[in-house]
Amino acid sequence: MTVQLFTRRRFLIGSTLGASALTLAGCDVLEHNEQVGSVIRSAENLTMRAQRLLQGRDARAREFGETEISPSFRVNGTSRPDSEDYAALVENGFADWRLKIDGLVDRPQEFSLADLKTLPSRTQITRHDCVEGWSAIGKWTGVPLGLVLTAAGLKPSAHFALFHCADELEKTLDGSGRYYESIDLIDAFHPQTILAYAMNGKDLTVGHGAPLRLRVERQLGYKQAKYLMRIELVDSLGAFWGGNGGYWEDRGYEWYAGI
Ligand SMILES: Nc1nc2c(c(=O)[nH]1)N[C@H]1C(S)=C(S)[C@@H](COP(=O)(O)O)O[C@H]1N2
Ligand SMILES: [Mo]
Repeated sequence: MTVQLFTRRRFLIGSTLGASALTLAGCDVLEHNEQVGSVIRSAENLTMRAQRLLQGRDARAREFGETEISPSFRVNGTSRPDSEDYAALVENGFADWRLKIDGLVDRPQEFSLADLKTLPSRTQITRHDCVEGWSAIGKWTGVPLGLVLTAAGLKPSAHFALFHCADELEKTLDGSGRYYESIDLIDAFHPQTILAYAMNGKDLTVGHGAPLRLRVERQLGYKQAKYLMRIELVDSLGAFWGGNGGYWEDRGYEWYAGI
C-alpha cells in the first residue's frame, strides 16, 4: 500500500467538502494517527485486530449485483420510533429533520436531508447479517461518513463516532433504552461506511430507519444504526449510557462485531 505522509492537520486543512475529499484515502491518513493506533493495540479489541491482520484494515465487504438483491428484507428492532417528535418529522416528510455533528470537532455541523443529498454519494449492494441468524442483500445509497466528518474537522482527541438515534427500543423511566451505536475512526473513514438515505433506489422507509441510517459493512446488523439524529465525536465510550458503546453492547454483545 502506498502511504502518504500527511499529518491529520494537513489533511483536514487541505480538503474541502467536495469530490476531492473523497479521493483522499482516510485510512492512509489514519495509519499515522497514534491515538487510533493505541485503540487498535488495546487488548480488549482482539476480534478487530484479528480481522484487520488477516484481511487488511481497509479491506472491503463483498459487494453484489443488482440481481442478487433480496426480494424481501426484514425490518428488525424498532420499526417506528414511538415519539411525538418523530411523528412530526414523518408528517413533514423530514423537511425539519437535521443531522447534528458535534462533540470533539472544530466546526459543528447541521445537515438537512436535502443538504446530504447534494453531497457526493456512494451506492453499494451488500449483505446485512443479523446476529439473530438472518441475512438479506440490499442496495444502499448515501454520503460517505468520512466526508461529513472532514467537513466538521476532527479534533486530535476524537477517537470514536457515537450515533444518537431517535428511538427507544426499551421503554425506561431514565431513557436508558435509547438506541445508540459507536465505531472507531478507522471504520468511520472506511470507503464503504456511509450515511444511507436510500435503500434499493428509494428513500429509506420508516421501518428501515428513515430518514438516515448508518451502514458499516464489515460489522453485524446491530451496528447499522437507524433513525440517526446526531453524531457526536468523543474520546472514549465509558460515559455514555451503559458505557459499552451501544445499546446491544450494553446488553452483552461485542462492541466490534466483525463479520
Ligand atoms: N435505531 C435503531 N437501529 C437499529 C436497530 C434498532 O432497533 N434501532 N436494530 C438493529 C438491528 S439488530 C438490525 S438487524 C438492523 C435491522 O435493520 P432493518 O430493520 O433495516 O432490517 O438495524 C439495527 N439498527
Ligand atoms: Mo440484528
